[in-house]
Amino acid sequence: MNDLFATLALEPARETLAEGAMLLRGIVLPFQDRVLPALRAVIGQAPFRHMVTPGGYTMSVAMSNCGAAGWVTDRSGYRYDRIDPETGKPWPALPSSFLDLALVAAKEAGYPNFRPDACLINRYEPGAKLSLHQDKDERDFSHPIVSVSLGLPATFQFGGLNRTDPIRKYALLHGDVAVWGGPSRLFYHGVTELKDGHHGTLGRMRINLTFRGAF
Ligand code: MD3
Ligand code: FE
Repeated sequence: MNDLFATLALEPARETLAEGAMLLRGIVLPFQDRVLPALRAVIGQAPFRHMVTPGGYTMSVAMSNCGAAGWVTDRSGYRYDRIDPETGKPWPALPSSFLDLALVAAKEAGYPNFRPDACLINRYEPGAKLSLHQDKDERDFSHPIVSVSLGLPATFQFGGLNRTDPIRKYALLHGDVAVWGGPSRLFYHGVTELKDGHHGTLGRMRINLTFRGAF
C-alpha cells in the first residue's frame, strides 16, 4: 500500500492521446515559481504582438518567442527567424527553468534526447482561438513538440494527418504538459475560442509555451 501511495504522489497523471502523444497533467506545478518570473522577463524583452498571416488576417492569439529560433508570420509567409522583427534584436535566450521543464516532460514522455532551440509563447484572451493547423515549419520532424498550458483552461482539438479526420477534444488546464512526437507529430490540431474567466495567478488569460526543434 505504501508503494501505491508513493506512486500516486510522485508520478504525474499521464494519458496517452495517440501513438507518440502524451498528456502529463500538473507536471508544471513544481516549476511554476521559476517559470512565471522567467516568462515575465522574456515578455519584457520581446513583447506580445498580434502577427499577420500570409493571407492578411491578424491573429487573435498574441505571440512572442524565446530561444535561438522564433516562429514568425507576416504577409511573406511563415518561418523561423533568429531576429525579432519588432525589436531588430535576437530573441531572448531560453530561460533555464523553461529548458528544465521541457526536458523533464520530454523525457517523461519517452523523448530523452529532445534539445529545443525555440519556444513559441501564445497568449489567449477571452475569444481568442487557433484554427486547425499542422506544425510543419520545423526542419526535423523527429523532434517532438512540448506544449505547456498556464492560466485559464482551453479546449484543445486533436485530429489526424488529414484535415477531415475526426476531431477529439481535450481540456488543457493550468500546469498540464502535452508532448507530441512520432506518428502524431504532424496531426492537425487547434484551440477553440477561449471562454471568459479568471485564473488565480494569471488573471484573464491563457498562456501556452511550445518547445520545438526548429533549426
Ligand atoms: C499536436 N498551440 O502554437 S499546443 C501552436 O495551445 C499550437 O497554443 C496550441 O498549436 C496552443 O502551434 C496547441 C498543443 C500542440 C502543439 C503542437 C502539436 C499540439 C500538437 C503538433 C502536433 C500535434
Ligand atoms: Fe500548432
